[in-house]
Amino acid sequence: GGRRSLIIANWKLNGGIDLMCTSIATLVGKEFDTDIAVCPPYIYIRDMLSLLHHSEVQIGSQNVSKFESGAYTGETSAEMLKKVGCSLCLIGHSERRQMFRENNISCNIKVKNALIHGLVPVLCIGENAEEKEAGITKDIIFRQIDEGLKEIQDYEGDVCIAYEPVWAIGSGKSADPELAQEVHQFIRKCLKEKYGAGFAQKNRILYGGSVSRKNACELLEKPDIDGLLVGGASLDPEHFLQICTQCE
Ligand code: G2H
Repeated sequence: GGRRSLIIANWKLNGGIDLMCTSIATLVGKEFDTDIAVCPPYIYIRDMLSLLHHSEVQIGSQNVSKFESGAYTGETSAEMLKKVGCSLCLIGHSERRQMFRENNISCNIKVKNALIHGLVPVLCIGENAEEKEAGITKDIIFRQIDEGLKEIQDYEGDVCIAYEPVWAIGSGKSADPELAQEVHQFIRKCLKEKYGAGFAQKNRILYGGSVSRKNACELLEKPDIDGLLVGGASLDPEHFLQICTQCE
């Protein structure tokens, strides 16, 4: 589809100064055929940006506040993230939906906030094991897109969707590439019906859930899989680098 792939490392609540330094040393100075981004915990974002200075590697956050500013202890706004140099932010990761009461409505506010401030929102969606069992994967996904991206036609900027089947996250059991492709194709169809062919063509749909160097290429070969969201494997910088470079 002419879309440049995007591979994102999601460290979650892991890593420290060591991982930051080794990751930078591993990624800086390399040439990539894909866009690469790292989402470390907030506390490392500024240091990573300054250590990366002229590198093409982008930095993103793992979350963003739904508020702009004010008395919201513990929050970080889209504007702050953009001003320090972040390119993107993850929104509605399943861990946040499960443990921090994130839902489609809060995700929608965050997506719009990101767009207003020029960050690319990476809206994470996906069914859990029960929903898969019940055969309602497509209904769940349709709803997550419909509600999560509500009214975004009023905003400018790219968006990104990350399909992460909850049953595949951190399980070592990634979705079968064929099955992932089928869902990605469905997601693209939803985007097309709602926001038009141009929107569906240009915006990227990433796969996440137990991505490793063993399955990365096979996933990326699929026509509607435009990139990867990598958790566990990104905590080993060499492993992440292999995922970023081996499929060229
Ligand atoms: C899914 C993924 C990264 P992992 O959460 O977002 O993590 O690769 O460890 O399954």
